[in-house]
Amino acid sequence: MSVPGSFAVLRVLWLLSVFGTVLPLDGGMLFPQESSFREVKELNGLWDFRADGSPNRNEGFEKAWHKRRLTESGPVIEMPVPASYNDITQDPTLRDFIGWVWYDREVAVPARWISNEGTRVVLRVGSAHYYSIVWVNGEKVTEHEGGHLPFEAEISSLIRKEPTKPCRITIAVNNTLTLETLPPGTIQYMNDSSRYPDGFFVQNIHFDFFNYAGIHRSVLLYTTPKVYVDDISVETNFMDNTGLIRYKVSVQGGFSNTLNITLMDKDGHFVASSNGSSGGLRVVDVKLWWPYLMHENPGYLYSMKVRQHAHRHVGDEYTLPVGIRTINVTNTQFLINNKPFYFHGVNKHEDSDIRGRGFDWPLIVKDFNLMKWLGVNSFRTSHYPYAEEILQMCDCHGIVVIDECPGVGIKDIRSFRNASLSHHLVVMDELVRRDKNHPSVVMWSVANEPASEMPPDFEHTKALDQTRPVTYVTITEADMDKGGPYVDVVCVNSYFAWYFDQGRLDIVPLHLENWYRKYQRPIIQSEYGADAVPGLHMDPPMMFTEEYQNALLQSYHDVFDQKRNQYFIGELIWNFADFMTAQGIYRVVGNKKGIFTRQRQPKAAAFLLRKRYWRLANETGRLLPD
Ligand code: GCB
Repeated sequence: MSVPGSFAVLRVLWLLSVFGTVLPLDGGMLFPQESSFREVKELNGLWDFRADGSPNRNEGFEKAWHKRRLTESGPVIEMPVPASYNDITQDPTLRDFIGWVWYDREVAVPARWISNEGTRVVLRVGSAHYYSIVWVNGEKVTEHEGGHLPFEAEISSLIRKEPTKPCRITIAVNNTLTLETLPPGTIQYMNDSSRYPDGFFVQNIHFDFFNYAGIHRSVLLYTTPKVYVDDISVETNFMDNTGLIRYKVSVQGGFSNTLNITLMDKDGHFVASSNGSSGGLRVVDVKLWWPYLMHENPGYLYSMKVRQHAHRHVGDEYTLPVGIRTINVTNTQFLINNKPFYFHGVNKHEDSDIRGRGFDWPLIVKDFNLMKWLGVNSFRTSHYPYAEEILQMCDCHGIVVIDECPGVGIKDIRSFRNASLSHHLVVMDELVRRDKNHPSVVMWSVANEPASEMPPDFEHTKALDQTRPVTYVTITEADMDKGGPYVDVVCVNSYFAWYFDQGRLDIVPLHLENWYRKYQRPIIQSEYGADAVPGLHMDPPMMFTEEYQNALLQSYHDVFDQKRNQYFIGELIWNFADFMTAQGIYRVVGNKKGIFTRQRQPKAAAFLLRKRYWRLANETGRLLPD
């Protein structure tokens, strides 16, 4: 969030890199899928739940709540999974709770999973915020740091120990943010006993969205055979009308005799095949993956079936959807399949009434329908990785994604130390491992508005360079002035005539001019916007009215249109929909910069943007005439 008096916040950019090479494989994170060899069992629904309200938030560990059902160690309430727990009850202490909360439930595991020693059973949590510890029947199976990304543990041997008993899963989740978490935060104890009760503390954060917590995505049990396909990486290219898929497959759990790779088109027809753990597939008369509104048949996906036959074991099969496309960046353009691509899109949040950040299919499908209605061809996963199902939808619909890690609100110099760097690298690694094969993902966003006005620390940037084939670094403005050696695209967030020069729409063009002139890279205006309280009107426009939001967008659009044929490669409105924030004097029950309300009803700006985006699609896309 940009607030008056901290111009630096506004000036700072978040910087991106286009990915190039396939990562080395070291442990996969393939999305669980059913096949003749794999089964999936969803554990969504009502779990037992208790927040640990003890002063040190440690009672759960002291009394080993994971050793028994939660109902046996104290009172519980029903908690839906997936959902944030914050808005589920009428209790403000739970809404604003900081510390450990505990979930548990029992699961009946199919007998064949237990009796068949050749079956590998995995417990997977789609995401939980922020730090999680998982026990099965009282034994710890894994812990994971960080929200927004999946984690899992093999539990085959554990469930075979007591085969006749239901399997008890306990998950403890802690939402505390520290200087080393991503996003960072600080816990501040208020020690003045004349003003605060004993032990009073607050969680400070420097980002502009509610710190929703709990189990946010599906919890699953899934099976694989003992020897299983653990990871697949693909990289695609094409020349004339021949496509090329370079693949790499890793098998774990034993020796794989043969690996057969078969590529099918959308109609299930055979296209190409290959053998072995790495290789290439040639696709004659290739159908490329195109963005929505750039082609009459966007989001074309082939199916790559990977079949492994293990010596004296059941085989395994995993089918990966593959879109064949290339990404390149020149000094002035962003190219998809060698054609200039102009981003006309939105920034989003995973946010809605009651569920908070919890996964919700009706909301997701509604959002896709709204985006397509608007003529959106792209969005940024501000300010953290979104659910995998959303990326799968993007692949199918041809919606281009800027995939952002939770590096938001990195403002304190103490969050620039090695511990934070290492965690940031782990998170980036997990993100890339999860999302590397999605054709819709065209950029990784490393951080949103970090405090890059601080002096550069070359040791850190050097470390990043040496550890990863993909260059994803945040750099300072000082580096930018030297030519920005590390980034391919510059994304600029700015709020002229909103946080600065309030109400002065007339100065927007001049400010934008000054900014854009500075950076000799393709530029995306990655945030711009104004709060509008739905139903508030005033003409001539005044801040917070729907008219002002419209007028502000229009003043930006005029400049975008002048720059579009130069180095200006896209515009992403802040924000798609209103969203919840922490309480504070700058927010009236949340951020109101949405062009839709939080309930997804259009403000006047939605119609303005719709008109513009469809015009842009006709001018910059490759729409065929009707
Ligand atoms: C920003 C932030 C975003 C805020 C937005 C605002 O620069 O990136 O998270 O919500 O401004 O509305 O202040």
